[in-house]
Amino acid sequence: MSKALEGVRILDFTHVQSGPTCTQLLAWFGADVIKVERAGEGDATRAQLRDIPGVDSLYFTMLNHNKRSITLNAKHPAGKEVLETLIRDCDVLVENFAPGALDRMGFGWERIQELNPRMIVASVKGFGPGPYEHCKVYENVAQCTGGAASTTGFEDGPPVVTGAQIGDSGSGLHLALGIVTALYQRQVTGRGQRVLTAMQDAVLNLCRVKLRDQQRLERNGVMEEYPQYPEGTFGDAVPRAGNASGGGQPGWILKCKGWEDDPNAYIYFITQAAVWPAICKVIGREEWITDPDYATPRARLPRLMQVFATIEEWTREHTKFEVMDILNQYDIPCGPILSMKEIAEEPSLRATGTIVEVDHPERGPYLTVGNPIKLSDSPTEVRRSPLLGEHTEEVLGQLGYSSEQIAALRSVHAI
Ligand code: CAO
Repeated sequence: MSKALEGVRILDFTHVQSGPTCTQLLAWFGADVIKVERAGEGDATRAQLRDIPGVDSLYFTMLNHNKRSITLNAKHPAGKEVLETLIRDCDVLVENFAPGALDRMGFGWERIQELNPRMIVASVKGFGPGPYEHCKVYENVAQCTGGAASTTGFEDGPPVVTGAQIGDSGSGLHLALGIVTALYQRQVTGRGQRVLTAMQDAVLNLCRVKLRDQQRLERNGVMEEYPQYPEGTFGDAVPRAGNASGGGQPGWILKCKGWEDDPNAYIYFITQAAVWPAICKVIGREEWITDPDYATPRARLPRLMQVFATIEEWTREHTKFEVMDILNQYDIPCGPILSMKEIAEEPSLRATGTIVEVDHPERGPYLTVGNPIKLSDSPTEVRRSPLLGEHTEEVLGQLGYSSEQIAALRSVHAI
């Protein structure tokens, strides 16, 4: 076996971002992912945010590597027959249609079970069962309903969504784990099962620490590591915490040399308790090592913002990379704010395959994010995304359709 999921065949009914993220990961691990799209249009993202007229967008290409594409009209009787053949042949069906769309197509869970009792049916939906289960959902709706937006941003500003696609790509990651787990259980039970990831649940899972804080707030009325402490006031819900650390080691974003002109000349600085003496020495405040107002984490809590302001007087004298180099000599945790340009050009990320250059027949070379999960026995080779319907003949041929049958399906617009 050269790839971890070799031999697993995925019927990929996903579109936009959440579902495609999941099936791309499975393809990178070696599954045969057959993406089913409507003839003529395909996944809507092929045409969204295009940077080159008439060419599949980066939005699409960067979410659909290593897949095969077939066109199929799942609402045409002849197309439904092809779909039935595919369902019998595949191990997993992954979909992220609006709620009820698969049932309206005539392929609800019971029907799929009749066709293939071993099939795993994996879905992303916006919400789980409950009052909102019928709603269509996009990324930022999930960020807002999963607790991310109300806890992101600064106290005196509105809720803020994050650039990290925790609703879409976050749900795709959760779903991929569910699918692999269901495949593992099938080895024992011989049965398929349904796998559901609700985007609200996925975001909330990633906001777990904020539900922790909600309960701490309800018990104690304050949270001492939040910037609202000690002068500000706390309400009855977890407030936005600016750039405060979500953990037990206080941190903040500090200006570095050049911040006046460069929007990313900043560093995240963590005042980890274990290296407090080293921090004091580096910033020239050795007296803080023994000063009872600063010597312990508890003593520092009421004056954290003043501590960070003092550290910033030092960071402003150095570039973010100089600060990183100096602090790491003393094991002081920190992270420069890297722009996308800096990340794209970072040689070490190219060397590990985290940033990959891919060639595409219509757009030429482009950069993408490779597989962030590295398996030593199942290395990932990132192959370009398929053109719309590029593999229709190939896949139908493998399913036993003759070229005459394929031509007949094409003539009635079933594929
Ligand atoms: N053949 C025939 N019909 C097809 C087809 C095919 N190959 N592929 C899709 N369709 C049909 C569907 O059956 C559906 O038809 P009905 O409305 O008659 O049931 C129709 O195309 C539209 O599907 P949709 O409702 O899923 O698409 P939309 O663009 O209206 O909504 C989205 C998009 C993302 C809001 C919705 O799919 C959704 O809420 N998905 C679940 C949550 C999710 O994954 N959101 C994240 C998306 S990434 O930001």
